[in-house]
Amino acid sequence: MSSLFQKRMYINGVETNVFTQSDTTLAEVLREQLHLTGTKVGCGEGQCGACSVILNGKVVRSCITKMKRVPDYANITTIEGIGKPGALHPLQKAWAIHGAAQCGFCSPGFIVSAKGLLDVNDSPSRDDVRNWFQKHRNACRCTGYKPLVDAVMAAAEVIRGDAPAESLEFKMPEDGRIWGSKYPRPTAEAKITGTLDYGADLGLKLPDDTLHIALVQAEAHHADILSIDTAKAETMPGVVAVLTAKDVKGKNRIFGLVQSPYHKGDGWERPIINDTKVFQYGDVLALVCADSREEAEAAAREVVVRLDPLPAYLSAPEAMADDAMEIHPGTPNVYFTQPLIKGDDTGPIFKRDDVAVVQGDFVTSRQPHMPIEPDVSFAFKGEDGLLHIHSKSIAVHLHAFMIAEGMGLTPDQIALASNPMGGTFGYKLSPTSEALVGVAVLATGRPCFLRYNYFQQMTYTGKRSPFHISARMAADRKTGRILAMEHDYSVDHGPYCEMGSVLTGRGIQFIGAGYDIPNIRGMGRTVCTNHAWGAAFRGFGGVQSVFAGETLVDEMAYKLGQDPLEFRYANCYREGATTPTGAIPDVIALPQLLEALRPKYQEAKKRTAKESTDEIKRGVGIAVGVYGAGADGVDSAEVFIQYDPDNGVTLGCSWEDHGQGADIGAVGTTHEALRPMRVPVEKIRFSWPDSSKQPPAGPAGASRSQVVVGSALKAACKAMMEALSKPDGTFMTYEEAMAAEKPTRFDGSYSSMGSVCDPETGLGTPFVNCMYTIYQAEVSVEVATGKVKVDRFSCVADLGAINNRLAVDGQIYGCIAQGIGLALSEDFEDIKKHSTMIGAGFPYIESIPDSMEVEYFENNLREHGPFGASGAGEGPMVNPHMAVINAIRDACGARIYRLPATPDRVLEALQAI
Ligand code: MCN
Ligand code: FES
Ligand code: FES
Repeated sequence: MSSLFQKRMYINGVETNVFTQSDTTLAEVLREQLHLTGTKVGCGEGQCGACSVILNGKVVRSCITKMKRVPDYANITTIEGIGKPGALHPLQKAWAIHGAAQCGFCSPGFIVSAKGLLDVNDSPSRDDVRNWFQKHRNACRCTGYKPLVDAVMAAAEVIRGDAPAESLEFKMPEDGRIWGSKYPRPTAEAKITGTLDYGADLGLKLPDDTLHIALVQAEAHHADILSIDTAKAETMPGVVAVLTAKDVKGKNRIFGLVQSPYHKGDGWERPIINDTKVFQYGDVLALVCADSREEAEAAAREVVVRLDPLPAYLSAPEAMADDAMEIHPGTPNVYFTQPLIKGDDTGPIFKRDDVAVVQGDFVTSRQPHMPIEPDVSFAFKGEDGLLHIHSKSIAVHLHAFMIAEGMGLTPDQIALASNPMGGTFGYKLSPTSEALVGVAVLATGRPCFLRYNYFQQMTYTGKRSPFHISARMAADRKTGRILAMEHDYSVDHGPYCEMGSVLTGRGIQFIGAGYDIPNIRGMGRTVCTNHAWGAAFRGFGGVQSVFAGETLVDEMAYKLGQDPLEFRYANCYREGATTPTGAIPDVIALPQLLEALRPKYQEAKKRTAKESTDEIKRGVGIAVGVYGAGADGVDSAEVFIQYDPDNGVTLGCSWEDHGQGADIGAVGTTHEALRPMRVPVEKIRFSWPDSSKQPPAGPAGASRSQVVVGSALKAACKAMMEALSKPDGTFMTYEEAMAAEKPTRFDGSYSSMGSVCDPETGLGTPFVNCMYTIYQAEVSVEVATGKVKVDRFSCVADLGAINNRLAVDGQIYGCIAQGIGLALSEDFEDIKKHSTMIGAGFPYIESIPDSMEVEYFENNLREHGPFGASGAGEGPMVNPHMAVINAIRDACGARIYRLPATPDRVLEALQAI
């Protein structure tokens, strides 16, 4: 029996009593006993600040504050005590209008932290705000921090009386048009008040008979499973079931989406619960289902697992060695290849005397996604007879399809819903815990809940797949034109194949993208390894390709004695150019962007030259980025809109919201499409995705939603207006439509017109709508230590017409921050070292410059995009890291060939000069 003590506190000004234990955390008391779920728990390790509260005037992280340390009668302020929906604090209003809440999971913690600052200093400088967030470990993965500092500064002005309260309100344009504006996203208010329920919050609302799941996981990379003894665990208090592979009713595999005959496996190699072998660290061997989380975890520790270790292949070269065994017996470790044959044979070109050649061997990192909210799923049997699974899925229909057969169901027996999510950045294009909670419900008949801790988030979700690339480029010495390129690359995709072939295809599509290269020979291969499985990650394959391509371009400029910007200007896509896969670019955007960047670049060159010293060398680097908005080939979406009795509409579209802004994306597009009907924006209702309620709109991946789902929404709006138009040019009200027996539900669909790349030659037009971004970074390199600091960032972007400026600014700032992490610190190679946010090199505010500027060009309206829009989610992610890497080269001559550019690698590169 547990012993308790009584604690009296003033929570948000109200005297509150709890009976608790010494080692219980304040976060647990607030969330689980007092149901103040505005306080979020992310890392649970004191590293993210999501759980910040104010305790007796000091900002503390409640996840590491034990109740024994909370003084009696302590005054505690949580987000609920700062402001409420309809009665927002200036900080919350500022958060909304500055787009400071994307996924919003970090927002309550940041707002509470900022309140703690403004309580002691209502005139902070931007640096004061940045230092405060650094000191309190407030981490954000979405926003690049700049909008957060903007918001605090704006709120402080109002609090001091230096600016009117209205300065924190959005001003509706006179014509009522929100397309292209900074209209705050519809979910902002719920996010900034802490009232939006994420997965763990919803878990607290499940009935009392809900079972908690603890995982028994493999602590080996590759092994045969000899035995799993659950006998003792089954007798532990509160335990209802201990499930192993034999308890899974279906095929016990997650389908890896193999469709191509060129793919050597069958796609059924990923177990739900591993049965015969362990393929990677963390693979699940058993599920313990118990009445409480503590009981489940205690019993999981008593499950006895015997493994027979096998050789672990932790990189592509190791798994490709002649003596390496097949990780999935019967399928070669190299299971997919994609050649590229464009133009003339490149061999003779490289031998010519009049060409300059540059080359390199590149390795990219296993970048971890590091959302602040770890993975969470729950499931239950519905009154409708369906198995309901709620998770962070960004592909609800696809995931139901991928996991159904493994559980012995058909996809239509599953209702897969996505909860509000604290960021995924692509890892959730893979199913993670969905099938685990599904299996548990099917076995026990009770609702089941599973939340990963941050170690599990790091070790048992997919990662960015490292590319090992050898590449070379030839250019005419006299004309400076690129003539040819060759590359050969191996993709370390971990043990499970899902999306491996698509990812491998990205190499041929994007190494050298942006430049007119007439002759290319390339070969990519997908390799099965025993490191973390490869998942989608924002800028999927583009990031890795740009590392090689933009290094070669930069080095070629140096070799030819040309300025890096001017060399790019001379060689970038113009009329008549073709992409690496031989397609005609959708628009000609790059010359205009480079022209716009040129004055900023020249200014930066002068500034860095002036500020450089022998100890601290400064430099400027640029990088071109091109990426497709849409999945390869034909990409489709289906949606509907429902006319509501108050003459508003509810959107029946499964556009999943990682945090990027599916709400504002769908609402903004619909508002624009229904402008003739003048439906007020507040009456356009976003609904959270559920595969049983909405038709398949496709995943929120591949930066496809604004383009593909947006076009389907536009089609549904057109159908609605055609059906409800009246002869006088107005439209029927809902009542009139009912009286006239008109339908109130209107379907819309859209298919894009691309063609997948040819499996033999690699040629094709996979994307008919692309995003174009060019970044410029300024860095300082400390020569003695190899430490790099990023001082400034600029971006010029052509993303077509922009739906929402706040959303798109936020995408770009967030990509800059993730790009800096990718360039300098982030990795997941060493399971021990890299399994926490700090250990994996998460970029806090001090690593991200406050100086970031973005300029858009919207004159290239996209033919295949609603109202001329392209995407925004990933284009801006493919190249910021390269601007940093090129800036290091400019600063000190050190060329980095392996990411991340940690101080030891920079020093090594300096020594190699
Ligand atoms: N948008 C716009 N105008 C445009 C293009 C886009 O206003 N011309 C807006 C859209 O309305 C949407 C956002 O920008 O709010 C991104 O749109 P889009 O490029 O269509 O991308 P998706 O909605 O399909 O989102 C997925 C994309 C991907 S693939 C990853 S990974 C990703 C990302 O977006 N993960 C994110 N952005 C993220 N942002 C956050 N905060 N968290 C993640 O996990
Ligand atoms: Fe408490 Fe991360 S610091 S949840
Ligand atoms: Fe900060 Fe998503 S808005 S983590």
